Amino acid sequence: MKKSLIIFVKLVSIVSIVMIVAGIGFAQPTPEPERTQRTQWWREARFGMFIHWGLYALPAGEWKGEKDKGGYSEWLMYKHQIPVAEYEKFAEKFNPVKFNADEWVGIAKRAGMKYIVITSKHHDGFAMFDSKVTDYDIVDATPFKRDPMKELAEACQKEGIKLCFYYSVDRDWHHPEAQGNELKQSNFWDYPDESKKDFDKYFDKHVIPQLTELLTNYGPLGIIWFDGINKKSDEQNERIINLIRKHQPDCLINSRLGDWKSYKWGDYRSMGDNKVSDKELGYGWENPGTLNHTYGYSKFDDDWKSMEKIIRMFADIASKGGNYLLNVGPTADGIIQPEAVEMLYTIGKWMDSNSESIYKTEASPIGQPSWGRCTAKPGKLYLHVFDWPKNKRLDIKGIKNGIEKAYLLADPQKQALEAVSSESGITIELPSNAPDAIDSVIVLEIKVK
Ligand code: H79
Repeated sequence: MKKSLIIFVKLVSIVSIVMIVAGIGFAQPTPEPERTQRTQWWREARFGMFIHWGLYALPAGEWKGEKDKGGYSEWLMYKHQIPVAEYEKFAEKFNPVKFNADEWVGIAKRAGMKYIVITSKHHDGFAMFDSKVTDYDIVDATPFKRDPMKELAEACQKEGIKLCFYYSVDRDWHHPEAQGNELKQSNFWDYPDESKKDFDKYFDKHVIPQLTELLTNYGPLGIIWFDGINKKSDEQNERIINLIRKHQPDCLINSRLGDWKSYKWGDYRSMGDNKVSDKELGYGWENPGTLNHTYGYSKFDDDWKSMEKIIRMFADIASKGGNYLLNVGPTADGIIQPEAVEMLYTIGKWMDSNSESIYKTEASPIGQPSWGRCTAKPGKLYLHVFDWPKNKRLDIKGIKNGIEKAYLLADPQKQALEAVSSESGITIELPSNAPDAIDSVIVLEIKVK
């Protein structure tokens, strides 16, 4: 077993033991070594593309003249309590003729992303795949008639990208039996009588068969990505896990199956939307992040994050042992917005010189230094310098190892930078100018005792 893997297994075991001893509910359905093995590709990948695509891309944040500037466009149906009969009409017009699976996968690949998680069914209940369980799906209900998930599965296979499906279980605003949860985030306008809703029936007749379709019709999947709200019983969660294990034993499950804040279910922990852990957790975690505010496409949301924010956040996440699942919301034509593509290509350009400091790295052994962040591999520290010191001296506190070599990761010659070790740490002499205004990475090779 690789050293990093052994350390991970040990860390996870220690955390579990501490939690159990402390009496904190941390029951995990999967034995640890098995979970660690399964998540290896995912932990090494560090970077994925989230795609929110559905009927909501058509109204794109607007309903009857009301323009939603800052919210989630995929929540349009709920926010305006649009009746099912009216919302269904979007399907008649949904015809994304510009959709090209190779193009989307190419964009993800160019950005340096290793997996794609796409909404096979969001809370609006519309299946973006060919489902025999219902006619409320892209093949049966739209003029498009194609199955984009099939096309993406083929494109991903060709390019070595792992395809993963987001699937909303508890919330389904289209289905009369889907009850939502006590937060009343279910369809109470069309189906007001809670007592008539039979969640178990919806679960047996809709959810399980659709998940089975996803697990059996699209080749190997990387993850089934749930967005749970605690309606399902533990027994139902276990049935989902067993179904996935039966059809695709290597497929990962994120933690939003049931009580997702306690990381009780699943192979790794999904943080809250756009939330980043403030420290390393000792197990895999993921930030589902947006480039602007909305996940689904909105024609009004042009408040894009700066590249400085995005790239530094990426380094921050990696430095705490997390993954970055960065979202795009394609249009109803089937296009990933040019603004988003440009941002992803900017990350790709940074990755061209610096991806070694991201893929297969481990969390920072020196915490969060004042000048930036740090990622690590055995014998190597990657120093992500955000704020280039004016005195051209970079202090790395808390490292007492001998120094082999220090150099800029973006320098193909790997020209050595002067570095001295003292009682308090290591100091590296830097060139006057930062090679990258956002994040310049310095490799520090250290002697391992
Ligand atoms: O798919 C994306 C979101 O639609 C989904 N998770 C990510 C990955 C999500 N599900 N639930 N939530 C997010 C919580 C959402 C709460 C809100 Fe709202 C939606 C806040 C504003 C819009 C509902 C409507 C509650 C307040 C207004």
